[in-house]
Amino acid sequence: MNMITNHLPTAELQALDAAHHMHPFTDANGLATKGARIITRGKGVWLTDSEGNQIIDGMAGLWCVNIGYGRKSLAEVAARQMEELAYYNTFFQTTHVPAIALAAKIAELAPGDLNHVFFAGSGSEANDTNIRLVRRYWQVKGQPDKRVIIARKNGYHGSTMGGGSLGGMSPIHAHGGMIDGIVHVDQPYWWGEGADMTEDAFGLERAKQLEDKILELGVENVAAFIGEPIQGAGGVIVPPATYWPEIQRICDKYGILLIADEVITGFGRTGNWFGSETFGIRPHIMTIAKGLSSGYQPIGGSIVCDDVAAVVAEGGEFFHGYTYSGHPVAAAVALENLRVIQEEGIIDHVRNVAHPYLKERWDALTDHPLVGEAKLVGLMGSIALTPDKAKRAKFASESGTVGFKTRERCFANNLIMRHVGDRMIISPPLVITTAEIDVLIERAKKSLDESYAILKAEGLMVAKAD
Ligand code: PXG
Repeated sequence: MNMITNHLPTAELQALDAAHHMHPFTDANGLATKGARIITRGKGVWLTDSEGNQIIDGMAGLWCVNIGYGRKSLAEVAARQMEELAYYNTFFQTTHVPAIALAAKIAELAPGDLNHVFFAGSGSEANDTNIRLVRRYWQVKGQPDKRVIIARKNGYHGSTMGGGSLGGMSPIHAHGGMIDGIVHVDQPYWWGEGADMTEDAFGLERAKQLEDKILELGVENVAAFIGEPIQGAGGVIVPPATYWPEIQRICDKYGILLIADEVITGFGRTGNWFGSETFGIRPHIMTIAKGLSSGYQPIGGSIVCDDVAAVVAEGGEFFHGYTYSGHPVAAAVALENLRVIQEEGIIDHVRNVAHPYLKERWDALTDHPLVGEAKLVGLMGSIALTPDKAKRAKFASESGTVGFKTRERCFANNLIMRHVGDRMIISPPLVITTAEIDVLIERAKKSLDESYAILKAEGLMVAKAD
């Protein structure tokens, strides 16, 4: 067997990595100088690195390992499926049992009339599917000009050309451009952008931008709106309570399609199966990936409502699909993952145990001199670092300077807590226990204390001038 060993010394592995491996979203030269951290094992919420450190994974990998690492039953299902039928496609009027069973299971779990699944290999691919699906929908309905998709600044929908264009992150647009027919409105980020408005008024104001944009473009040109129930990669931005109901009202009023990107918020993260349930959103299409398989296999998809599926079917062949759409091993593993979530009552654990326990401790972090607001929905949380809480001030230093320094302290203390700009974010495996939450909070506090001392010493606790 060709086993990949963990036995080379760390420095040698790092040199090989730097020589041959191009990392996503990484400054290659910076990493080559420093050397990547090498993760070798995972169990539950714990990771081990090549130096033997025991790290608590406050991010569930990349927001995906919902059931925790090291689940034997998923490995067994994968092995069995590989022996039985390692691959077959779902093109040309063929199918297989894992894809059928997974589609049926997702349809059962998804709310309302979201009863159809188009499989992809990732969230980015699924969002590319969505762009083509919504444009095709309006074409078949005889309105081919309805092709513009409205999305949000600082939203994240992947990094393929389609996903990257839907996302509202200018550094991504700067590397390779954007596809046409996508426009962005402002995000519902009250802490950072709400100025003197109340949260509720600000939520309505930001939702109104969608209505204004539809009217500006002409409803006859608008296909859909896409948004994450909670922006994840943008910094765990939890919208004001008024935001989603108003977005829903506007989509209903103008009859445009609503796409909820549930790649992070799906499969228990917010304390329900889907974030749309938590926020009362009734989407026509949901994007899914990540927690669908808890990251054990790469798989994503679009959950599509009856009407959109029927109209697209009416149009005859839809010229779209991926070699690995509904891959049997990925589908079988995802199905086992959903069984584990359901039978172990993991979503009840989030709602009744982990969320309330963490919420009390997470909110208490606002007692720390560096921490402004704390947000936690289910097990998706963020804290805003600030030099002046009362003013919700930003730091004078370039955005991300303070966040990065704080993340470095977290890493040094064997806690994976990420930063987005000067917000710190967490999204731990949903199976985290109360004892493990204590460890997470203890390490977070220690890291904040150390970071605060460094910031004071370096003269960085300074607010940006208004
Ligand atoms: N939609 C959302 C809401 C996501 O969070 C994607 C789509 C794309 O999924 P794939 O499987 O193509 O990566 C994502 C992915 C980060 C980070 O830095 C977030 C994601 C991916 C990589 C990094 O927080 N989210």
